[in-house]
Amino acid sequence: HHHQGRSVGIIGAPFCKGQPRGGVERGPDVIRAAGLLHKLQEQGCAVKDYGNLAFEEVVDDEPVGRVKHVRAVGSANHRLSEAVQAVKRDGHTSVMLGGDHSLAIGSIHGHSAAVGELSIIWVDAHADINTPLTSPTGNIHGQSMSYVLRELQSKIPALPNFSWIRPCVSAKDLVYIGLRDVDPEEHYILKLLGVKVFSMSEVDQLGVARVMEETCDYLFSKVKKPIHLSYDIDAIDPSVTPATGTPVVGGLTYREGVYITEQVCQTGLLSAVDMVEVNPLRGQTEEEVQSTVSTAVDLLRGCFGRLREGNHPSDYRLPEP
Ligand code: 6HN
Ligand code: MN
Ligand code: MN
Ligand code: MN
Repeated sequence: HHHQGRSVGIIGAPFCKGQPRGGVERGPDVIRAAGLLHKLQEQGCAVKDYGNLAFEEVVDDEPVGRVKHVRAVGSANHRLSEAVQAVKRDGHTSVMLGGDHSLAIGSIHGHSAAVGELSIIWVDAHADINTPLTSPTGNIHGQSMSYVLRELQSKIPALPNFSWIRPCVSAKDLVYIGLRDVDPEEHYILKLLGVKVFSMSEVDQLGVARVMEETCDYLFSKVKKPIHLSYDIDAIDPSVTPATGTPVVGGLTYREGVYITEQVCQTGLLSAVDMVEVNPLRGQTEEEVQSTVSTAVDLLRGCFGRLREGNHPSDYRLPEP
């Protein structure tokens, strides 16, 4: 068996309260059922499945201002942060299967608590950088980055079950890829903080190869920090991944999406991945669900060494006649 040094720790996070649509909590199970573990093992990874987290019921979770399910989201992310820290301390690359994108709060927090300063590559149709006070929907999955960015801390009100969070990411260490549905307030924040953004417009202009080159040049210009890849499946075009809560036309092709993972893998710095917003109840047909889930699996395979040119174990020898 050939592990080639890659060891993966999988955490299932069956959680949906960062947004209003049921079904996304089934993400971890449908992604596993599509053969994720076996496929990663086949390509030479050592895989440990930490199972699904059990999140506590939160009663009387009334909105705080406009923000919905604050207490449930705060407590779930606290638990997730501890789980990611355990996976990192066990020496694995952490894979968090969501669940909605509010889970990036705990995943990034736990990752940073275990390894220190991070580079964040956020692949998404959305920027998820609303503050609790700018959010047009009150859904926390559209606010995740605002809770972990140092530069926004003075704009974040105290919220129940959020006091454990320590801002741990600097705006200069964040790159977005795939944006095409950004709220005006989010656009203001991105410009204010000078965040590096490759929207779909830059993907069109430069091509995905130059986008990845520039992403790496930008992030690694000084020190090479461990990479946290937060991959929202809605970054990919809804013709390929329709089973998701907030699909947006004009997204990444399957090939562009996979290329991003291949390039991130090649840096040798990938330390944690989120794969979020796969919602099997949002597919119109079984085919739509299958296409979404198998794309999520292929993106994860790309993160862990699968090359489209093919792979072979380093100790492979041709059979002698
Ligand atoms: N996601 N910008 C919108 C909001 O509600 O703040 C959409 C967020 C989508 C979040 O896809 O993870
Ligand atoms: Mn083995
Ligand atoms: Mn998102
Ligand atoms: Mn999104």
